[in-house]
Amino acid sequence: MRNLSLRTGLESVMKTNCLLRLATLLSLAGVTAQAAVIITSDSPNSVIPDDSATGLTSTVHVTESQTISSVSVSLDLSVPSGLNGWIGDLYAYVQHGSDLAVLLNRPGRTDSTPDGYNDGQNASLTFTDGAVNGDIHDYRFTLFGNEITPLTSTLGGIWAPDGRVADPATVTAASPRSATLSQFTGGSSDGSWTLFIADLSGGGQYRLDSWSLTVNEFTPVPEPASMTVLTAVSLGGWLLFRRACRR
Ligand SMILES: [Ca+2]
Repeated sequence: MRNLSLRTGLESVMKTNCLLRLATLLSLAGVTAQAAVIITSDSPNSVIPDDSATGLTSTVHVTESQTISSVSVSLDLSVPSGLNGWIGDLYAYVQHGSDLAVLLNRPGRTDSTPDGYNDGQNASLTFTDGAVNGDIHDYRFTLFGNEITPLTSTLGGIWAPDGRVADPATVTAASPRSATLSQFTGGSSDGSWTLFIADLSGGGQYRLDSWSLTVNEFTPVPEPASMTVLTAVSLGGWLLFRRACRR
C-alpha cells in the first residue's frame, strides 16, 4: 500500500510537470499574446462658454505608437450650480492628426426642433461605434420611443457618436454620419488627441468635468514564417507532453 501511495504521488508530480512544460512552450510560442489598451484622461472642470463657437479644448498625449483597432471616448458633463442646462446646444468632437470624430452635434436638433433637446440633466456618456443604444442624436427616441419625453435623471450609457459633419446650425437627424470613431482605425495611436466642445446657442450651460480616451490596438498576428515556427514548437510541445505523461 505504501509503494502504491508513493507511486500515485510521483505520477501526480510528473503530470503537473508535464502541464507546466506545455504551458511554458505555448507561452514562448506567443499563444497568450494580448491586445494592448491605452487609456488616458483629463479633468478640465471648466464651464463651457455660452453661445460661443470658441468652446473649450482639452488635449491628452499618447506616447505608445501602435496600430489602432478601435477608439472609445467618455464624457462627464454637469450643469453648473445656479444654471440650467440645454443639451441641444452642445457640439463636440475628438481630433487626432487629420482624423476627426463628431461626438455630439446639437442632440435632438431637427427642422421642427431647431434648438435640439431642452434636457438639462447631467450627462455621463461613453461613445463607441456600434453601441447597442445607437445614435446619440436621437437619444429620446431610444429611451422613450418618442422625441418629446424629457429626461428626469442623468443621461448615461454607451452610445454611438453623432458622426454628423453638417453645420450645427442646420444639422438634422437625416444628415449623413461620416465622422464616427472608425475614422481612427488603422492609424497610429501616438501623438495628441484633442477634445473640442462648444455651446452654440444662448441660454443653458454645461461644465466639462472630465473626459477619457480608450485606444484598443490590434492583436499582434504572427508573420507566416513565425506561424511555421509556432506550429513546430506547438507540435514539439505536444509530443513531449505525450511522451512524458505516458510514463
Ligand atoms: Ca447655451
